[in-house]
Amino acid sequence: MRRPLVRALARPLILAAAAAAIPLLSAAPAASDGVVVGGFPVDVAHSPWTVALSSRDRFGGTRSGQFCGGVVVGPTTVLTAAHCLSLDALGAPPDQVRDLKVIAERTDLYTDQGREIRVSGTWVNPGYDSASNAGDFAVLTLAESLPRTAAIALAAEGDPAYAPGTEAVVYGWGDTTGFGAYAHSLRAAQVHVLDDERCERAYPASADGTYLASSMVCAGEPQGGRDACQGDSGGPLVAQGRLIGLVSWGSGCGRAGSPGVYTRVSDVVRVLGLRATPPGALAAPSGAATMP
Ligand code: 4AZ
Repeated sequence: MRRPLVRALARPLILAAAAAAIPLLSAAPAASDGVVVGGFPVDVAHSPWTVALSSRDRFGGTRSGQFCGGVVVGPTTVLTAAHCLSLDALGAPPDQVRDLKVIAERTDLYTDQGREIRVSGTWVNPGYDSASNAGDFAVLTLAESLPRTAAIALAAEGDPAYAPGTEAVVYGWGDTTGFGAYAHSLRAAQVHVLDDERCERAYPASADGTYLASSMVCAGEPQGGRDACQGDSGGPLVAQGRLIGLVSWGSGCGRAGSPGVYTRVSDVVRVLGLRATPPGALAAPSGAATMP
């Protein structure tokens, strides 16, 4: 069963708030359909390209209004998932969400650390197909600049970071249990890039979506466990210092045989005509991704 993140978010926020107040409530959820294990806490200073998308109007203020992840690819440019900006997710077109913001440099959503920057423009990939989940990306323009050093390099087509077996790390503030227990502090999980045949077998045309190698990349662990989950959507999957994916979809979270599916960043680069790190080049530490 696919449980699109934002659709599922409003209700679990109440659970998350309750769990935060009474920590015992979050222990051993009996009905969990997948468990993100192997994740570990990280400081956003070590992944400054990881940002939170926020609307307190739509999602409440407890966790700084966070509802999706995003990735800084230029001083005023953030990539996220198209489905994060859908009517279904926001309940309104994105330009009518007045308090839509990007939160940078904040590890813990319960604090006021870092910066909240207004989103001055949104562009949703017109090629996004909510049936297959192909083309699940959108571009946010920020009203103020972030430091160039916050941007991550993009992996273009042919980049060795896409090779099956490559170690990758996914970052987010999403559900850590598959049960609506949203993290308040940033976490990361290490997964491996999987080969397209395996992903196609895991996700033939179904109600959840269809794995399409041209626009998606999938990652996980054979035994399940480590994975992205609801609330992580739009956030980064990084390999060899470059961005290879945006959290997009999957069946449940951390289930063996149901890897996480990510928007393939080389396809984003192609559609947007972005400059990316050439295949085989050393990872630029920062600032290598540039919008036209
Ligand atoms: C979602 O619906 C979602 N386990 C995100 C990631 C995954 C599944 C679902 C991957 O936002």
